[in-house]
Amino acid sequence: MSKRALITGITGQDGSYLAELLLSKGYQVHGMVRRSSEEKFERISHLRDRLTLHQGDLLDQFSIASILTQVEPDEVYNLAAQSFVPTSWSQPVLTGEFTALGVTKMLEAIRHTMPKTRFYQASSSEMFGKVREVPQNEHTPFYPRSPYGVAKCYGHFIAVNYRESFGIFAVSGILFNHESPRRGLEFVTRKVSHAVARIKLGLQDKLAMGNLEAKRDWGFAGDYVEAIWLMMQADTPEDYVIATGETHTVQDLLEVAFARVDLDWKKHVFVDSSFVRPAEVELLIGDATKARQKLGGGSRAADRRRDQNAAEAGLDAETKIPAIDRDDGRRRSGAAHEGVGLAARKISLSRAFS
Ligand code: NDP
Ligand code: GDR
Repeated sequence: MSKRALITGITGQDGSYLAELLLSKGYQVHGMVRRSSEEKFERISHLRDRLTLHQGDLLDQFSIASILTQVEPDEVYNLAAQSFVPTSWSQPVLTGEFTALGVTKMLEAIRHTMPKTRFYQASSSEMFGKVREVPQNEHTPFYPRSPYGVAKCYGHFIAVNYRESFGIFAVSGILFNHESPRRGLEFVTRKVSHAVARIKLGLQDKLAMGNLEAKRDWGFAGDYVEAIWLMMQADTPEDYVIATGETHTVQDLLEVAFARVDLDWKKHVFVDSSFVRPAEVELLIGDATKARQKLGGGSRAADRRRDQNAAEAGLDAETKIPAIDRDDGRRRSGAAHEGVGLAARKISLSRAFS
């Protein structure tokens, strides 16, 4: 019989890639989605007839328990969160409720209804914050620098605690930044790729940015969901860092993205203090040795070649400059700015596994 998985946050970047991966492995895939006045299921629209969606919310314990008893999942992937770091300063309480307490609500529902269900918690390199060592691994102490990072530390430790207290198969993936053409437009890679395409098309001239010196270890979301799945198949529940082991500044990203369309970033970019954060995570670079050794790499080399080919294909499309989202900011043909997005992705060609 096929396995059943429940994904919270299925409408997000990672949720959509994970749903694809699990469907390709023959899973029955269920997703928890929030009710809104207008459905925003763009990232999963191509999968819609193969998914079962259930209305629920991380804030609503009963909706979670009811979905669990309906679905009886073998695996729960808890990806839902308020995931944008700047918003965590303007809405710290809500961020804590979703991103921290929401995890306890999920775990309590599992403990009382489906204690054998495996549970994945989407932890984050933001927990390392003001880093205590370089590179960061599973033993590096946390020092979060935003309400989001603090909330993720709570989510991480409550997952560890339910594993140790109640024997729940709870794993926590400490994932470093991972990007894709499906990334939300407010995150730095998509913000840059989107603006570069618009500047190239003459639709805008300037790009306001925050801290250009911050360093990130950027990987590709499609690879990282595979690591998530592998963690959930292990014999014992453990925590893993997933990262490329390379770090680049935001300025590197600007240079690469503008250069791909023969533009000089210095002519278009200016620093706007409103995008500078109250406290910054200056340097992230992950050490994924444990994941490489314990989870294995499988077909990563082939995947890397495939991804590079895809990146080149995207770039070709971008140089032809098809119509992009001129009116409503949504991806439609999208090829132009997705191409630049893929260019940005290419600054980090090494993968979580080699
Ligand atoms: P996104 O912001 O793209 O997606 C977040 C998802 O959470 C959306 O589906 C959103 O639904 C859902 N959600 C938010 N609040 C609630 C709620 N109260 N109830 C139910 N669903 C809710 O994030 P990513 O896909 O990029 O990230 C997935 C997870 O991984 C997040 O937990 C993030 O913090 C974590 N993470 C991400 C990393 C990255 O680089 N991408 C790195 C490390 C960790 P809706 O569509 O309705 O808004
Ligand atoms: P991050 O991602 O905060 O690392 O969190 P983001 O892309 O927002 O920022 C990365 C770095 O770029 C700097 N930066 C800017 N960022 C944005 N968004 N907009 C700007 O104009 C800008 N200028 C400079 C930021 O200061 C930062 O240093 C992401 C999210 O997916 C989290 O949910 C996840 O946990 C972490 O990655 C790992």
